[in-house]
Amino acid sequence: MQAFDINKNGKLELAEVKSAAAARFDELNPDQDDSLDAREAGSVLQGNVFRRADTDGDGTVNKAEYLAYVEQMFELADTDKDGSLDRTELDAEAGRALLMLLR
Ligand SMILES: [Ca+2]
Ligand SMILES: [Ca+2]
Ligand SMILES: [Ca+2]
Ligand SMILES: [Ca+2]
Repeated sequence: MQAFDINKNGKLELAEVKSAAAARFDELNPDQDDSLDAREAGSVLQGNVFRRADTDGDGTVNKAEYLAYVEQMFELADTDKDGSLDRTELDAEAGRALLMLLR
């Protein structure tokens, strides 16, 4: 998580999580067409998770959908609702699921 913690305060804020997620998205999307099909999303978004992230149901996940999904997972992981994720929150199930979406 150190790599994502840009302001080095030992916690992840939403802005940090989103910039890491945007970088991950670009990495998963080598054809640069602004969307991930199920194959590109591969191990990161599988099955139900892919369908949940694909909010407009067009069979691909674009960057806005990816970041919106990441934001949802952030809210879920931030159990004390202080706007940042500490080590304990990141080690919980929702936190680990969120980290999978980042680079
Ligand atoms: Ca931070
Ligand atoms: Ca693509
Ligand atoms: Ca979509
Ligand atoms: Ca928190």
